Amino acid sequence: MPVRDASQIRNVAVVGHRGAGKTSLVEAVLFQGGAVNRLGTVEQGTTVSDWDEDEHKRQMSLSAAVCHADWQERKVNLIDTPGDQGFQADAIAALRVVEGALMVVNGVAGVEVQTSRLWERCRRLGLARLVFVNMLDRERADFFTALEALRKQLSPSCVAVQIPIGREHELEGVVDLLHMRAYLDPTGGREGGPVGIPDGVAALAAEYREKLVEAVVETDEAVMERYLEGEDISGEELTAALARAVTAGDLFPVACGAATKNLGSTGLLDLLVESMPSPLDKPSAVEAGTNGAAAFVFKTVADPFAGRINVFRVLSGTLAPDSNLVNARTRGKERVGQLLALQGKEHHAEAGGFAAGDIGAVAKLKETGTGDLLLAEDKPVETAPIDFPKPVMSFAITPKAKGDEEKMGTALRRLAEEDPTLVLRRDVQTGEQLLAGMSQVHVEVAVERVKRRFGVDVDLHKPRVPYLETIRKESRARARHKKQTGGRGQFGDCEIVLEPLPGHEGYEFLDQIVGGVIPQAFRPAVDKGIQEAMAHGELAGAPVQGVRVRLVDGMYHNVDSSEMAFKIAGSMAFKQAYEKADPVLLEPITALDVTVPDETVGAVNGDLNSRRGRLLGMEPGGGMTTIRAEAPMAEILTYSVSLTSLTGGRGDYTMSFLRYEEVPAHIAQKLVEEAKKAREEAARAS
Ligand SMILES: Nc1nc2c(ncn2[C@@H]2O[C@H](COP(=O)(O)OP(=O)(O)OP(=O)(O)O)[C@@H](O)[C@H]2O)c(=O)[nH]1
Ligand SMILES: [Mg+2]
Repeated sequence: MPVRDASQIRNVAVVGHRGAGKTSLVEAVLFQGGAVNRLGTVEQGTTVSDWDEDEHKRQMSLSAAVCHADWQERKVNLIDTPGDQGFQADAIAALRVVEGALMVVNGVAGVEVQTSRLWERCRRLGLARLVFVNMLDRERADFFTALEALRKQLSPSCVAVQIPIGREHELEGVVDLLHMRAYLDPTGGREGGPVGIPDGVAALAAEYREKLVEAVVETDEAVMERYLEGEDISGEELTAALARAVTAGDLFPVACGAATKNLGSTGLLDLLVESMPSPLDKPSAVEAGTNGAAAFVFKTVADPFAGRINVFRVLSGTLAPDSNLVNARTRGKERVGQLLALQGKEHHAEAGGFAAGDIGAVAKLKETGTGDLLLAEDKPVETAPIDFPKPVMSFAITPKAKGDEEKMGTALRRLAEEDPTLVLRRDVQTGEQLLAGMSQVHVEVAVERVKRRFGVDVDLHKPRVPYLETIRKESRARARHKKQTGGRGQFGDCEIVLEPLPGHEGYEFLDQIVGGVIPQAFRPAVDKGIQEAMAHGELAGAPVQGVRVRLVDGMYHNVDSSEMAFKIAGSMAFKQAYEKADPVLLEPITALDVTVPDETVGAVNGDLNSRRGRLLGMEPGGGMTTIRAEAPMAEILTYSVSLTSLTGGRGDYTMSFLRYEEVPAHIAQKLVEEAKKAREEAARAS
């Protein structure tokens, strides 16, 4: 493909709720656009964008796939993203590098949880948006009901640019209201050229054409005036005005069809190139102030053949093959050889390179990863980081075979480099490796990859709740560390007061020593000793926070005092004072959005109640109710299993961290006992 000028490029992230048909729709568009020769299916694992083995196994997208099609002399870059909440990192990254989003909606279910969430994200990013109501061939699918839901729940500026001909298994085609022509069901073959609008839908088409024209002219005063004077608005004028309105975010065209039949792909391709903004029409979501070439890496893929691939969007200049770049974060030099155009897992060398606005990839960089900026010259450039969500679930993870610890660590670190929502850390209390992710499935997929790609078999243990400890009242203690053994002894003595900090948060150390009873040089050692003691609270070994320490008194010895002695004294004083300060366990509380079929609301609420959940509100709509609640993280670690059984698999939920709260006494007691047992066992083992 020749190097594309930015005006010829359309960058579109394909987003939507899990299973809405994004991957199937991208496949249809690539097939119709001639980028591939057959229409692959998700079931057979033959689509361009779901190419990973794990995706085949689970029949869902797990990571973003970059593809492109040529249509009307334009290059349409499509980023197919996963709908599943656990794999949102890639959807979030993709939305940062495009001008527009294609929101795919399930024609049976209508607006779902992720539909609304992603819509809101697109709105905040100021992205142009198209909607495709998919699966209209399915039983109970209805375009007009879905359209109403879109207008009510997303925006009243959603306007139909296509309507279906027939419905459910009698779906016959779609009418393109912009050009007033029709496409008939190609049932999986290539869609043929347009045909005239069949008589049966002529009246309906006229009605919706009228609505479309009215919506478009309303966004353009000049066109509006002529329209009101009864002048004819030409198709070209209408299309141009629609494109301006879409770019400005004033209108959201709604197209429709059935991806797996390849029905609706021509109209959609036309719409993508005719109404979506090019990189020139919108200030890009990622800004840069450099004259030389600059590219923003939004994804790192471990390619089975080419090794590590960085996928980038060119921000400015033309990125040419065989060039030297600088990583803006590390300041390290990166040597670029070939530049690659991606079609799912396939890639081919792009000899002309990539112009500003285009999306491409490069293999074998040394130290570049997601979120990095590559520059032709070493000039400082500011880019906001991609705002990835924080992981909400931690599992302890151990290798099945003894001695594989290091291999496992390396493998997990590699995965975490690819996916910023996978976080690896070591538990300070137990020394265990913890792997945190967005959902159970998210972490399980990581484990499968560790096995397949790196040959390390690992065990995933029960998810961990990150408890904390804090104090509820003021207390005072004095401790002395004194040892006299042969030569120089050890001496440190200090008195401290503990006070609870508001909100159970933070740590403060106030030096209130008067008269030099502890010399200046030793006071930080007291602080250090206290902080070390706070890393493992005496209740359950959890970190302590929300404490102010006042160092009020002490003593020292001219010869025997040392930093070490004061550190130990500080730690001893803290432990004594802590016991008297009414310590308590804190647990993380999460916000839950649970969407379930109306008839299961009672059962789901009852279940939430038994999990110490607090109901905050309910929003019914379209047969599904969204329940907003708060619940302790400890109670919902395995919630997905219950929700699936309570709702016959139709329920869905998302959760995010909210705040810490005191653990109720009867539960805390159990936790403290368990922690004690674990410590005793650990002591016996070592
Ligand atoms: N009948 C019918 N089935 C469809 C249509 N589009 C997709 N499907 C099926 O719906 C299921 C989900 O389709 P996908 O394309 O994987 O959906 P997705 O939005 O990519 O899913 P995630 O990537 O997991 O979010 C698959 O079994 C598809 O074959 C359609 O238009 N009609
Ligand atoms: Mg998919």
